Amino acid sequence: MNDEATRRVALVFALFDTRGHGVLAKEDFDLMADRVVQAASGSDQEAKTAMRAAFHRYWATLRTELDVDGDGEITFEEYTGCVLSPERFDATIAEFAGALAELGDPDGDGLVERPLFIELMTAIGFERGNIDALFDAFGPTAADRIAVHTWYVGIQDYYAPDKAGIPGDELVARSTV
Ligand SMILES: [Ca+2]
Ligand SMILES: [Ca+2]
Repeated sequence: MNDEATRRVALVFALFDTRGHGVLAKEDFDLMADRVVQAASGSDQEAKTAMRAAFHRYWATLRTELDVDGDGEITFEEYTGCVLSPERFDATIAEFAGALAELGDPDGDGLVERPLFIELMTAIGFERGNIDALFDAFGPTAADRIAVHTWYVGIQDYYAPDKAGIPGDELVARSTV
């Protein structure tokens, strides 16, 4: 695993550790889902429900695949096991990416405006400077919008443990994690 990927695994773990306990548990995912849905004030109920379901599935997949000692929590050491079989997370991450990107486009025109992108990414736990750098890396239009599909692909690349040289590395390079 290269350095960027290693750091990204550590950053994703830190993002999911919503309560800052140093381990991942169901409560972390419930809390993040609450924050993200709250940030998506312009979205309809169906899109919000899909986001909650995606967070629920994410946790269920991590618990099934990575909770080696079966205590209902995932330590960082357990979490790093995700790099051994990244394909087991593909479908879960794709659903998560689809639900999140959908929240970025409540008016359904296929474009995500920067202010909403910032709201949602802040709810996930990213820092403001990193968020703007990532939005810029996605190549916004003159009206400062990015395609939903671009973000959808970017989310999948970011959460996949085995990718490198991606726009999401903007989030690693400037992070203190
Ligand atoms: Ca465990
Ligand atoms: Ca839109």
